[in-house]
Amino acid sequence: MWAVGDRTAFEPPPRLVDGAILVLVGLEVVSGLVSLLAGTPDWAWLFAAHAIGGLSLVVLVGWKLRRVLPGLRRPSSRPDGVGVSVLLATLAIAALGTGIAWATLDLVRISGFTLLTVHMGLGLLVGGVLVWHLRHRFRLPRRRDVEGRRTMLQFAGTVGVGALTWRLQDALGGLAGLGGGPDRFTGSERAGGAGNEFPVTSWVADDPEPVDPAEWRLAVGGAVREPASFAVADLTGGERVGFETDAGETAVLDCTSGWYADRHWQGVRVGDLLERVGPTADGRWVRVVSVTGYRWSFPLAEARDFLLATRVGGEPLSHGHGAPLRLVAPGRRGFQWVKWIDRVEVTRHRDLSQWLAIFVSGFVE
Ligand SMILES: Nc1nc2c(c(=O)[nH]1)N[C@H]1C(S)=C(S)[C@@H](COP(=O)(O)O)O[C@H]1N2
Ligand SMILES: [Mo]
Repeated sequence: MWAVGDRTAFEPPPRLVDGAILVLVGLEVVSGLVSLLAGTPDWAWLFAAHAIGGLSLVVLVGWKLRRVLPGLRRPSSRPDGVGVSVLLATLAIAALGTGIAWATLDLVRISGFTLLTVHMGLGLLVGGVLVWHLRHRFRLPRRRDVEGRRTMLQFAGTVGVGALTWRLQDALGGLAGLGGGPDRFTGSERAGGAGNEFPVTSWVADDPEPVDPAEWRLAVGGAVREPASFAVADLTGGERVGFETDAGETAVLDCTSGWYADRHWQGVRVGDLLERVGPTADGRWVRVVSVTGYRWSFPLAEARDFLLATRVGGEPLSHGHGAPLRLVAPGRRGFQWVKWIDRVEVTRHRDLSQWLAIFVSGFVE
């Protein structure tokens, strides 16, 4: 009564399972990538959807493996491209496993990389290998595979199991004494103690020599009336240069590799600095550039509220954390909090070269 052929009543026809896996993997890759840019709680739904999608994939991939694994044991029935299929299955299990482990365990690192970073790498590989697999194995679902209301219920049930598991996951992790899940809606876990004690992280390769404060100057220019440059003393020594130098606020630095640090930051408000140089009417963006070439750009109105920090948690910023000056961009993800800043420029457009610069800075001069 509960079985349809060799399937249970809960299980959609094979071609629909395959089609759903394809669609969900696509959605997981896209939602995972977009989440790297999501830093405010109004994006919490995206992280939830990514988790529920992943847990639904566990069910779908389980059905698929139950269907195809017996065939793999019979050499005569091994079809074309079976190597790719096996690779894909292995990567998919690893991607789902690391995702679930990340959401259940404490901050785990594997040779320096967080489990979350490993999960991202595996997820991207799954996306790529899946496209390759489709070249051998793609079959469109047929009209007769779609059994109307029944199919709808089967898929609703699958996503329902995913959603329920997601809700229970924290509780289950806690019960099993596994340390519980992430502390923040982004999936990040609290890291470090006070002041400068939190992980020093580069997006890819930045690892400059300590900046010599005697030589260093901050250049502020671009679409401004009066370009100016400032020494460390100008940015730390009271108000004699015409702006407050110990403006402060508490903000969360949330790295996409899966940790965050909640700190009080002090320094110069970007808006105060811009007031000194006078952006021209066509200036719409602010580009913040590191001595390494690493950079990010922000809409002018948003950037005015950012801080160019010289201190963290009451301590002078350490070299690793970007001394003498690092950006504090509340609501933005960690990779946009540029360290070792030596240029702030007002521009007319968003700086698209930033997408290249953050990957290659540190490799090229
Ligand atoms: N110049 C520069 N700034 C950078 C980075 C970098 O690689 N180069 N890494 C970013 C990333 S990915 C994060 S999470 C934060 C980490 O800051 P921290 O090292 O002080 O923890 O700095 C950001 N600022
Ligand atoms: Mo990061």
